Amino acid sequence: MRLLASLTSPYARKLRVIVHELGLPVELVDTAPLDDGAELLAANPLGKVPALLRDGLPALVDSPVIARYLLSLSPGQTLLPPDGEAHWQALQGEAIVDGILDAAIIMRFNALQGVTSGLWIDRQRAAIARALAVLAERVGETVDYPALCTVIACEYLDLRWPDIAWRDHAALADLHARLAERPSLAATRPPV
Ligand SMILES: N[C@@H](CCC(=O)N[C@@H](CS)C(=O)NCC(=O)O)C(=O)O
Repeated sequence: MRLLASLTSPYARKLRVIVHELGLPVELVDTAPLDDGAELLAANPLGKVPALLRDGLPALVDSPVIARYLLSLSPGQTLLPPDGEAHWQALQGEAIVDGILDAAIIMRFNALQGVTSGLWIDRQRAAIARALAVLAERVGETVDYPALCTVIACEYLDLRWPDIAWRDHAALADLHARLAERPSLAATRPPV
């Protein structure tokens, strides 16, 4: 399998962490989405990374979908509870993380066009602030997929929006201190 992804994409990093944790045979193909390369557009009409190319099967796109697929390849995995309310709560954790990433990326593309304030930017910042508070409440002892996603979101904020003070939430700061040097996170950290 080949994963089309940029090294800075936090959505792709969620998948690269799964690949590392589970030892899956997935090759990373460094792909800048804004280049609109033919291989990416053939895999994903939306022109976004990540996209997973599978031998003899259609490509998969959208990180939650790809994550489910990768986890399904390792039936004994313990990153995501297989069923029950714990399963839905784990997916909810991922969705809240993805919402933070979506808001941070909206802000980034606006900033690249010179738009750094206004109602829409305020909404993104407010959503991130509320979502960080919720993630802080959800931190537990278990090292699972939502916990890893949470660390990825916090580090993406450090990369793009270092003024967003997620460390003010002691639970997030503690989680990060506990997990930051985990091999799957250390191996997938974006280059600076
Ligand atoms: N919902 C998608 C979001 C993917 C996404 O927005 N990727 C960004 C890079 S981090 C991208 O490719 N942006 C290019 C574009 O929007 O054209 C997922 O979870 O995979």
